[in-house]
Amino acid sequence: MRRVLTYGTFDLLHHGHIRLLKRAKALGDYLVVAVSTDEFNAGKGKQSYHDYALRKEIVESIRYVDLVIPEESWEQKADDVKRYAIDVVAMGDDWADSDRFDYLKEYCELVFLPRTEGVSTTEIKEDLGGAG
Ligand code: C2G
Repeated sequence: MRRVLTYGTFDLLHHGHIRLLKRAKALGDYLVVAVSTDEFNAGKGKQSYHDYALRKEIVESIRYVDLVIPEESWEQKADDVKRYAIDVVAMGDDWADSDRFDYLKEYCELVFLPRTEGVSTTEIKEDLGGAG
């Protein structure tokens, strides 16, 4: 049993999110998704359209996802890896040039997954901005 963990806000779900989760699940047998809480996002200056409870409900209902946990801080990753017996942490490759998560290699594998080009929650919001 290989257990995979990934992180994200997953607001206004789109196919980029779904493909990321499908790729993450394909790295193992059990996928844990840490969904950013509203408080954690506020600390980053980000505000989601759907609150944490709704984003959790939505992500939980995806067939690739086995468990949703809250992402409440930058520092929790090593604890999450130990607590959920994680073998692989998968991040979107927007982080691939950063050494920010290198310390995790002490506890598990670290994999960067390709992002889907041409779609993001921000773009969708901008595209719809003038609609209606
Ligand atoms: N994603 C993707 N393709 C897109 C948009 C998003 O593969 N076109 C991926 C992101 O790389 C991330 C996950 O979907 O792994 C969730 O996206 P966000 O909610 O935007 O994640 P974020 O709040 O930025 O969380 O890589 C880590 C994330 O970037 C951190």
